[in-house]
Amino acid sequence: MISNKIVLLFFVACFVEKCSSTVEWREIFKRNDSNSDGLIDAVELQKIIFQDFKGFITVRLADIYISFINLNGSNKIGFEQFKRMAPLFEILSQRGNSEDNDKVNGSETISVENFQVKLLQKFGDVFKKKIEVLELFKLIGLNEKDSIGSEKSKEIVDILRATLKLNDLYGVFRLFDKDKNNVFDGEELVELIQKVRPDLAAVERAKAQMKSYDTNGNDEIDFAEFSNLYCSPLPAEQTFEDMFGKPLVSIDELNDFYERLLGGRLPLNLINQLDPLRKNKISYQDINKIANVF
Ligand SMILES: [Ca+2]
Ligand SMILES: [Ca+2]
Ligand SMILES: [Ca+2]
Repeated sequence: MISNKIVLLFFVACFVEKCSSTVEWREIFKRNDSNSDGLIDAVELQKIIFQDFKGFITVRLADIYISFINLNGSNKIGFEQFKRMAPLFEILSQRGNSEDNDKVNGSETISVENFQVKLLQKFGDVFKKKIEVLELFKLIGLNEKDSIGSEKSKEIVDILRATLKLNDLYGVFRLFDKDKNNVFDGEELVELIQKVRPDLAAVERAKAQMKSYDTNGNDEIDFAEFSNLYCSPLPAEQTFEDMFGKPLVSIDELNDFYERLLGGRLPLNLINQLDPLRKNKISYQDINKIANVF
């Protein structure tokens, strides 16, 4: 859903802090390399994400992300490349604070079968097929005949929000990788930053910082390095204010921003969600909220 990506672009513009962690990578890698071939495949990766990082991706997505980290055509990943996936794991572990959470099933219990249908509707960007939802249920230990309470279903929705965020980030990455070679060169990155923040200072800062984000020093930003930009979402609100010079913006101003970045005008349904009472004063929080609602 392209409209949700708008909020990610604020994060990208921030060049926020890198992820940091003290994870025992070697131990996790060895424990999950179940066929001991020294490589992690998509199925093994899905298990790692679920067990060690409390997140979820489908095997199909695991395959895609591996190919975007490897860049050598292989669908299995060695230890050094695996460690580089840390920012992705971090995003998948993140839980938003969703006080006004969506009402997946209120306080009622729901059959797994019905829940599956709802998840398929709400997370259509994550699940391409019904069978992919079953991958998640299998990891959790649910089968189609079970029913689940509201707490469990909320937990699952929270997990999937993080999955969707990473997927949206991947969508942004794909969108601005103009030549589709699965990496950003300096030119593509500057072009993206220029669109988000046309002021010269931001572009200069982006150029200067590109080097520090290019962790393997090959003068390109791959998906793992790009995901680093998003690991610490806090400064995005400040970026929003810097960009517009104020904390509240009008629909027209937002429209200009949207047009510059993605072309076209803000979809009407997005405007309705952002500004249901037509106050014409949109805050960063308003945008963030709709990015979290499905
Ligand atoms: Ca293996
Ligand atoms: Ca490229
Ligand atoms: Ca690089």
